[in-house]
Amino acid sequence: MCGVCGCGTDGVSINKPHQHEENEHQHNHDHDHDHHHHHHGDKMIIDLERDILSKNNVEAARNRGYFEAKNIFTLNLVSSPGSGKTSILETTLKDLKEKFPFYVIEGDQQTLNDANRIDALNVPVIQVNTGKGCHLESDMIYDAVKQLKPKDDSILMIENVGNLVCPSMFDLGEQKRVVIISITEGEDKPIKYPDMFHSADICIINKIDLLPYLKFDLEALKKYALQVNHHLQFFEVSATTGQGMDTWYKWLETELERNKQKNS
Ligand SMILES: Nc1nc2c(ncn2[C@@H]2O[C@H](COP(=O)(O)OP(=O)(O)OP(=O)(O)O)[C@@H](O)[C@H]2O)c(=O)[nH]1
Ligand SMILES: [Mg+2]
Repeated sequence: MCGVCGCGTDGVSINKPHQHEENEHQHNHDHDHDHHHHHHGDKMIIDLERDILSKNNVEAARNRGYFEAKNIFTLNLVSSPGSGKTSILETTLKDLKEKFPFYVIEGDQQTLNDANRIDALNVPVIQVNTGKGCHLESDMIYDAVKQLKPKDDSILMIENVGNLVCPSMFDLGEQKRVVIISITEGEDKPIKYPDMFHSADICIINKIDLLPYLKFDLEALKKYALQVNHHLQFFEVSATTGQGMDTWYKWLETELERNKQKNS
C-alpha cells in the first residue's frame, strides 16, 4: 500500500499494445494485504510517506539524468479522468509526428485502450497498468523506458493516470509538467485541487468548442489557477476541432530547442 495516498502498488504491469490482451479485464486479486509493517498512530504513516516520496525522488533524478544525457524532452501530462489527455496527444501526434520523433508512455489502472489509440497512429507506445495505484511512479517509467528504447533527441510524452490529486506528488523525472483541465469540470478546480496546478509548468484548457453550451467563466478559471501558481501559462484548445492547438505546438517547439541548448 502507498502511505502517501492510500492506494496500492500491487498488480502493476507494463504492456505493449495488442499484446497481453488477457490483461484488459482482469486484475490480480490474490495480492497480499498483510503488509510487513504496523501503523502505530500517525508517526508510522508520516515515516512511510517520507520513505515513498524520497525513494521516488531518487529514481526521478536517475530518470532525469538519463533523459538529459540522451536529450529526450519528457512531458508529464496530468488531469482528472476524461479531460482529454489522450485526445490532445492524438491530435498533437497527427500534426507533428512527421516533424519530431515521439514516444508515449500511457498510465491507467486497467486496459490498453489509450495505448491502442496511440498505436493506431504508428507512434511507439507502452502501457503501464497501475492496478490499484492511482498515479505513475518513477520506477514504472524506468521500466517502461527500458522497453520503449526512445532514440536520442526525441520527445517522450507520459500520460499519467487520470487523477487530479496524487500524481502531483510524484516527480517522474520529466522536464515539464502539463496540467489539462476541460471546461466541463468547473472553474474552481485549481483552488479545490491546488497541488496539481501548483506543480505544473503550463495549463492546457481543453474542450473550448463547448463554451457556447456551458455556463463557464474562462477568466475566473485563470484567476483561480494563478492564485495557486502565478507562473502558470495557459493554452486554450479544442483537441476535437484543433482550435488553439498551434499555440501549444509553438510552446513545445520553443521548449524543445531550449532543452537541447541546455543539454548540449
Ligand atoms: N467536445 C470535446 N470533447 C473532447 C475534447 N477532447 C476530448 N474530448 C472527449 O472527452 C472524452 C475523454 O477524452 P480522453 O482523451 O479519453 O480523456 P483522457 O484525459 O485521456 O481520459 P483518461 O485517460 O481516462 O483519464 C472523449 O469522449 C473525447 O472525445 C474536445 O476538445 N472537445
Ligand atoms: Mg487517456
